[in-house]
Amino acid sequence: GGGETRVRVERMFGLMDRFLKSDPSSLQKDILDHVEYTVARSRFSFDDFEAYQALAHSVRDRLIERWHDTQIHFKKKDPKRIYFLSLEFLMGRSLSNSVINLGIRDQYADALKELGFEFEVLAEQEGDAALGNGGLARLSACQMDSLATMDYPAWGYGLRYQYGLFRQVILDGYQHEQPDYWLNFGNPWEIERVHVTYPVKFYGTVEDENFNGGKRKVWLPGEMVEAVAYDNPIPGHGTRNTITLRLWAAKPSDQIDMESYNTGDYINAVVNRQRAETISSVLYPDDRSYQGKELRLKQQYFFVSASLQDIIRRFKDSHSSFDDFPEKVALQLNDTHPSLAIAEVMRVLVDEEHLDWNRAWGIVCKIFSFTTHTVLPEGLEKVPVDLLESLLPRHLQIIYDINFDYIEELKKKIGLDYDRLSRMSIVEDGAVKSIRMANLAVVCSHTVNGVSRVHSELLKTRVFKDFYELWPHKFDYKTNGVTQRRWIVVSNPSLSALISKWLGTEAWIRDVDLLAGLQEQAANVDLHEEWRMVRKVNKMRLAEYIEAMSGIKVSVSAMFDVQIKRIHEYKRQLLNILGIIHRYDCIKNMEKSDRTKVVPRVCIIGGKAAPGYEIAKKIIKLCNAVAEKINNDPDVGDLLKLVFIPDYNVSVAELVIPGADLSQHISTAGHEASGTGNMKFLMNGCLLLATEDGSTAEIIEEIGEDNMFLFGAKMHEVPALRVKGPALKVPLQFASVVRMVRDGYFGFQDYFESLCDKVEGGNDFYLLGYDFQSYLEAQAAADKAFVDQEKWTRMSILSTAGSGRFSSDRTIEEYAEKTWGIEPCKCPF
Ligand code: H2P
Repeated sequence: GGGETRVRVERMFGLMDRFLKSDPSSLQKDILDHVEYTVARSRFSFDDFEAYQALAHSVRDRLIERWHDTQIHFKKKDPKRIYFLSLEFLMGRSLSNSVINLGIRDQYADALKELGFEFEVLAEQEGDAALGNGGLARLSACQMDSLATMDYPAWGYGLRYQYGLFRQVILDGYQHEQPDYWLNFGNPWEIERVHVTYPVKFYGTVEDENFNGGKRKVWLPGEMVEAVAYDNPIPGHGTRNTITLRLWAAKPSDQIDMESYNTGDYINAVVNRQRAETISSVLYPDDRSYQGKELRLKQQYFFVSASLQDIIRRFKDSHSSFDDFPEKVALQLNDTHPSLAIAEVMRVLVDEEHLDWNRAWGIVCKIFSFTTHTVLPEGLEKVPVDLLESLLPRHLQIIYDINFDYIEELKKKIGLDYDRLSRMSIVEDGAVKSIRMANLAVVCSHTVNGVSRVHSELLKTRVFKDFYELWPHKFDYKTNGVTQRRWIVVSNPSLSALISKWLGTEAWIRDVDLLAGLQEQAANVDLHEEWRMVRKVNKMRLAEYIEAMSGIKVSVSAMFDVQIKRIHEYKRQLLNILGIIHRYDCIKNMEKSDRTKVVPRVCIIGGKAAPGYEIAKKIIKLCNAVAEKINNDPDVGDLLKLVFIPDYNVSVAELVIPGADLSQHISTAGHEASGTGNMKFLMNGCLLLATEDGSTAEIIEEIGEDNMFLFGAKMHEVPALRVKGPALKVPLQFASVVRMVRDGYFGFQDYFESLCDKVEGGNDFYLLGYDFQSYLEAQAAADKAFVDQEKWTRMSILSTAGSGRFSSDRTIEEYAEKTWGIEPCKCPF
């Protein structure tokens, strides 16, 4: 038994705190053992990829030790836990991040060198785990890193998609989507937990059953699928704590339907069972609205149901009364995607644990917190009632019951204002009767968080105005943050070393506010020189990548101007491209002698368009068409280059961000909930060219307007400008660049017509025309500053120095204290 085993192991080995040693020769032996026994190649002959696999397994062993210790410690202490429910996690690569957080990167690098391998080269062998679309998903990943590093008792829960976000391939300038079968060569960073499985039910009917002299509801499901856990250990930095990201995969249920096997149609019966696996097969690309997609709803319920069974099982292991549940469990809803969890907790408590409705409701109201990441109405999910009724009939009843009680209460508070009541209802009547998942989340959560201060204002005054007036205390915000471990230490090691040298400590890696210490040195010429050197080396690395990928040679003395993010009209990549066309046109029309005054630029754009988002795809094509023209124009030479980086993902960002001089965050004011890319660039000493949108407003407070290039209409001006519409004055330059596209200057005249229509003739919803003039002025200011290298370097240092507030460590601490009520639980040995 367990107890005896423990005694025996202790007698044999003692209570060693670490079984695995991390000196170079132990590491070498481990790697070779994994080459031989795990990868099953001869230890005398293996290639880079096999070496990477062995290395990864050796790191994984070390992660597992710490992870076990952490889990045992949590179990013993039984603190309140935070469960972070998210349909998306963009983890990227794990190797470098793990060895850095474990503090054994150099040891591994030395060990490998003697074996004839370079750590960096092996690290490049790893593919990205791309189980998410963009900012929301990368934020979850950053927050997991902070939760681990700050010793919080946390679990992440999500779906283990077999296909992550599609690979973007550019052919003739057009985006093509290809499947990302990322598990092809196995995934050493996960641990399959064959024993941790739960049945998940779908479809069927709800019946009344006699119970204790009364009636109760029983759900008789029509389909059963098994959820299997895959655990991804997440190591903290400078701590033994290693937490769990548990992702669920769908497998056919263990329960065999004898009926279909007895009819003789064995093959079809097996094929039908196999269909279960489709639930976790593919991540939905961000398609702005998922309304009415059954598989999407199935995915949501599948991961919610499995996670809650796991959470409740863990709770019941050491507690007998559900009244303690809110003291031990905090459930975080990452956007509306997991909000079925609310109805599911009610169902489990009432139907399975037999609590009465009011007692269950009292518990539900104390455990959920909800964070929304968007201001776009289409981002707020709605589920057609018909669909919910067929897939989850009992949940629909529960949601109706919640809504009934809530509306009755509401009538008492606000009277019979039917317009307002219908706006605030969880159920939307209309052509298609639907459930508003955001309203469900707001009604049932104790806290509704926005992701920046500006976003929170928009939630209170527009998106959730009615709710804010009713429950002002529920509304709060936690400005997003990013982890400096991945975004400086892992991705920019030379800057990291430079910062530590000048601060005289590495403590900023855990205590990022220390970066502010660089402010005092911002004028130091020695620091300037070293700073520029580091930046130049990063630019060279990026230039090599650009050449290898596109064949375009770029000069590192040019300004590297970057915009990387999902392609979306509100993010205004089109404004950037039109600005580039203007720059091109100016150079073309200049006297030759004047060209020497032009500040050379390399414009870099990257990002994926959702497969069904036609306009976004046209923007990509336009970028490539303009690049084709400019890059091959001998009049322009090194003065201007445009590069579209295909297949933008986390590891591409890790390479591009440290090499950027200027980065663009140019959404129409009032549209970007927060933005997190801006924070990554800021930390790396890249200057921002930005609108005062999302979290940028808070960045301004930290580093001052003078250290960045701001432009554009302000948030409060936008609605009035839209009303003016066609009457708005648009600068001549704008009309003339759009005309170039319309007239086929870059080819594909017909194809680009609808794109031009989107920004002209009163259709310019995102105000590209209106903002164009001030955009060009901000660009000119950036050119001017770049020429003054001393000024630029000072601004760059001050950017890094002022980035401390934008660490996810700060965000997580705020959530822990203000929203979740959890405390650190540090593993002692
Ligand atoms: C979204 C928002 C961003 C926000 C991020 C994380 C959905 O990311 O639009 O403004 O910073 O969530 O909260 P993105 O657009 O990058 O996919």
